[in-house]
Amino acid sequence: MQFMKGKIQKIKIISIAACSITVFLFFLFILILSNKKQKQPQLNSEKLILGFSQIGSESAWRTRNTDSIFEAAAENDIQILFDDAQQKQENQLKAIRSFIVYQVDVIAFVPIVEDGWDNVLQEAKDANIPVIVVDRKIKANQSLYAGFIGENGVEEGRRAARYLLNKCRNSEGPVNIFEITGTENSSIVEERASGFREIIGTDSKFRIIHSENGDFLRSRGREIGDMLLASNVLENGNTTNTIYYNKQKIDVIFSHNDSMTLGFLDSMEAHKINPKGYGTIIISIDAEQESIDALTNGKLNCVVECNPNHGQMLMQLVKQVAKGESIPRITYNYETVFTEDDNFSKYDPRGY
Ligand code: GYE
Repeated sequence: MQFMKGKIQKIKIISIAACSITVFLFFLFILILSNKKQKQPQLNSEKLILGFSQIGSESAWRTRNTDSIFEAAAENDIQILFDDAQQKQENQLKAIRSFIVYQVDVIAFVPIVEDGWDNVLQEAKDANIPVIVVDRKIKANQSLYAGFIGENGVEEGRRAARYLLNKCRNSEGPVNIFEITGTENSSIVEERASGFREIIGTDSKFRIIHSENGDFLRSRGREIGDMLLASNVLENGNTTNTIYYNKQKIDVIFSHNDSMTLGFLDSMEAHKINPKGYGTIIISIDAEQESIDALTNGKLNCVVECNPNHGQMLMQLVKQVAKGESIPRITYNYETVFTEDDNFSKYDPRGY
């Protein structure tokens, strides 16, 4: 009898515990739900709503790009529904579909890669939501989007090569180039690579001996540097003054963005190699402040600007397409080149 009483007691305690846990979980769920509802930006449907899908925050350049869009939206009283795709295309597709469900007025996105956008753009078109492509280009039917705003990557590649042709005008050659590229299948890598090859192709002394993908990341730039410089340390610990790849002397490092270049410089520093006056010519693209500082400190030879400030121009285009007006197929940003021959005192702060 005593035994049964004990058993019933135990069952009572367990069921009370189970009930309270269920009640607790229920309230927790309500709390999360209400919090989630609160997170959805309370957008005022009177004002223009822009759905913006950004690829991530892989570089100082990218962060500035995002900031310039938020700043310009605030100045133009445009509300933003923002998504950071963490470098994944499937996240961008999901975000654009959520913008369609949300019935935003305009969609703008930075396509991490060139292909795979036709279906979702067709869905936006079917929902009568105009789309603007930002920063990188896509291979899709042009009727599926209103236009593009960003940089002319081909011209950036040409500028890097024109600097090199001038720098090596008196050298017999061969001039061996080691290229560090960014995200595979992205339009910007293909454009910079083709513009660069177009110009160096005018002189046979220039040879690209290898291209290594650094995914636009500083950490990858460092790894590539470590891979190359590891073979530079002689038995007695001294380092030679020349970098080799597969026993071929490297005369030029052409890096597709500053983050990878700065990662490479990190590696040189770690290998106690002072890039100043080092035999290898280093050319980079983006012109973030830390890279310009490296240039003025003699660690780099040339930095081609890629202007991340798309915000103001994008908001003007957003307003136009929201009114049903057409916009130019392509709108390019203004860009320049910084080299070791400049008067550095004339440089303004880069802001990124
Ligand atoms: O050069 C790099 C970023 O798409 C132009 O992406 C942009 C590039 C830029 O990761 O820093």
